[in-house]
Amino acid sequence: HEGFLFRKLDIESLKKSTNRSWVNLYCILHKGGLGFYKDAKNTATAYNNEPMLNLAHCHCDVTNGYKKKKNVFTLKTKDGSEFLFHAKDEVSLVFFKTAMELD
Ligand code: I3P
Repeated sequence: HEGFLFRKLDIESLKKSTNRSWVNLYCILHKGGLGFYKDAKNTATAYNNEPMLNLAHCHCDVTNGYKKKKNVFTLKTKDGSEFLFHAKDEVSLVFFKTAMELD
């Protein structure tokens, strides 16, 4: 499970995040969580050296009322972070959302 998604960090450490721009990232669902990379060729080093995102007990939702873009879903992690992900189409959205919740 891997591919590009646009990502916006919405809530970080229970507060509205200050860096709110969308970033196109190459996302890989590993056994232990979700890794973010600049592109498919640079998967040895994570984007911004971010640690892998722990997806245990995470929740995804497509009915979050975000209307500016299509194919957007939210991810809430158990530590209280919230991300918005924008997929290129519905197939990609379902693919990632399902895989994240299963991880
Ligand atoms: C953000 C950027 C995002 C926008 C976000 C802005 O500004 O324009 O595209 O999200 O709005 O804060 P910057 O690039 O300067 O960080 P949307 O595209 O979803 O509107 P927000 O603060 O309402 O999330």
